[in-house]
Amino acid sequence: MYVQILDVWPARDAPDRCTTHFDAVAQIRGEAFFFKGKYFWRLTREKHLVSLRPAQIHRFWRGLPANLDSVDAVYERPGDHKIVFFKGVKYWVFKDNNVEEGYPRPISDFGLPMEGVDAVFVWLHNDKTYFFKDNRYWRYDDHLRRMDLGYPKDSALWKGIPMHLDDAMRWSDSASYFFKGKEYWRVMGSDMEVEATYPRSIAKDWLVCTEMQSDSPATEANRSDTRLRGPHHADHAENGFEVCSCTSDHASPGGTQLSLSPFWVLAPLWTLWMALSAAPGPL
Ligand SMILES: [Ca+2]
Repeated sequence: MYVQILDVWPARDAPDRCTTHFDAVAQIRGEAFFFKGKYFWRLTREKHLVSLRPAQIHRFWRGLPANLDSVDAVYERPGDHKIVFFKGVKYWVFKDNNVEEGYPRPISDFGLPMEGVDAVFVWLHNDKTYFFKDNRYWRYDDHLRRMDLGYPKDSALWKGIPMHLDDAMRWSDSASYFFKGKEYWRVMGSDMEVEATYPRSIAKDWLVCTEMQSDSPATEANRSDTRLRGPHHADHAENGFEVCSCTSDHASPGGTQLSLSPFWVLAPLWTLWMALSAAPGPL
């Protein structure tokens, strides 16, 4: 019990999802993952935030170095649906939550220069994998496992998308999303030009934030207007206690249901344990 309490307690270095920019963003198994430092937030297919508190990357994906302090880019590989993590000049391939043998390997396997990558996503339009670094991009064929000829190209060919991206991902609306700083841009279908109404706020549109919002536990406890929805089933074995396997099959239309996560169940126990620890002994 003691270990479980420590696991659900929010770490002091956990970033504020409402004010941070993200190291990487990826669509994995149809869900959205926002990575920052050692943590990530997860949104369901219906774009509902699973937990206000971030989960730890190395607890969810087993096999990454324990001292890995951030990731550069992540994507789900078309074809075999394995998950690929990039950090610096290395990459790791995961089958579900476990790293494959033989990793990390150098990103030169992809035909990329040993400079690292800013962003990677799979374009639904052609099922090709796009890598971005600074003001260049590459197109990779994951089915043939080789870089297409004629790359890199100037990222300005994607009209309206900024250079030095944080990351990009495709989404279930057939659009591609590009993230940088606190903003994101949407490109529909096979277009290579952002829509006119972008950029928009990542925090507001994806991370369930308002302008006055804080991430403090007190604020979360008092909030009643969260958009967290659906039955939340704690799945300790899967994710190290932070993320529940939410579905929105029975989502409340008003979106006023506050999740009963393991944190809120165990936080009083933690408080009790602290009080007992601090109290003088019976003698
Ligand atoms: Ca990045």
